[in-house]
Amino acid sequence: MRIDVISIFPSYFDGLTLSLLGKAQSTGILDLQIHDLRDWTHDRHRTVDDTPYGGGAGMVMKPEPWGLALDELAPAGSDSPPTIIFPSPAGEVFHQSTARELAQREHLVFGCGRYEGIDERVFEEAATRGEVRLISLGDYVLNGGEVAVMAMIEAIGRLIPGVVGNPESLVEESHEDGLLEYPSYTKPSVWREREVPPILLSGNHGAIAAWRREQQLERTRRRRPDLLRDED
Ligand code: ABV
Repeated sequence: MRIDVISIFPSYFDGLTLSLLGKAQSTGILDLQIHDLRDWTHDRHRTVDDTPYGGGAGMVMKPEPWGLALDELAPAGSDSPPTIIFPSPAGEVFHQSTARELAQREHLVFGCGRYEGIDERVFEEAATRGEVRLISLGDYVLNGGEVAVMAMIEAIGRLIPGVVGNPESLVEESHEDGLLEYPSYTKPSVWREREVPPILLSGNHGAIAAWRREQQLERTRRRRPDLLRDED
C-alpha cells in the first residue's frame, strides 16, 4: 500500500517509522511518504493561509498549494485513483470497519488541515482525482488533522496483510466482533493477594471460551451499551 500525507508539520509523523509500521516500511509492504505542504508554495514566506472571505475569526488554508500537491500526488486521469482523506470534525466517524475498508485500498492520500479549515474548492478539486472522504475520530476538536491522521494510519496499517505477525491476534481484539475484549492475565497466578480467575487455570478450553464470551458481553453492556444496539 502507498500512503501520502500532506501536512505543514511533517515531523509529527516521525513516530510512524517506529515499531510495527516502521517494519512494514522497511519490508516494502507499506510505502509511506510524508510531504510538507509548504514545498508547494512559491512566495518568500511559504504562505499556506489567508483571511476568510466574508470575514470571521482565524485563517483559511489557501487552495493553490493544495492544488499543486494534488497535481503531484493524485494526478487527473490516473487509472488507479487514490482515496483522498481529509480529517475533519465535520466528517463521518472513523470505526474499525472504516479501517478495514481503507486497508483494502492501493493508495491513500491524507490531507491535514490546520487553522479554521481549508478553502472549500480544494475538496471539489480533490473529488476529480479520487474518492474524497471527510473522516472524524470522534466528537472533539483538535488543532489540526495530524494527530487524527496518525491514529488512522496506525489503525489501517496494522490491518494490511503481513504487517501484524500473527493474524489470529487481529480477530480477538476489541471491536473486531463488535464487542469489547475479555480480560487478560499472565503469571504470577497470585499477585499482591489478587488471584487470576480459577477457570483460566482449569485447562477446560470450552469453559474458558464460554467465560471469556460472558466477560465480553458483560463489559460491553456496562461500558459501551451503544455497541449492543448499533451495527458498526
Ligand atoms: C482536522 N479536529 S479532525 C483539522 N477532530 C482541524 C481540527 C480537527 C481535525 C478533528
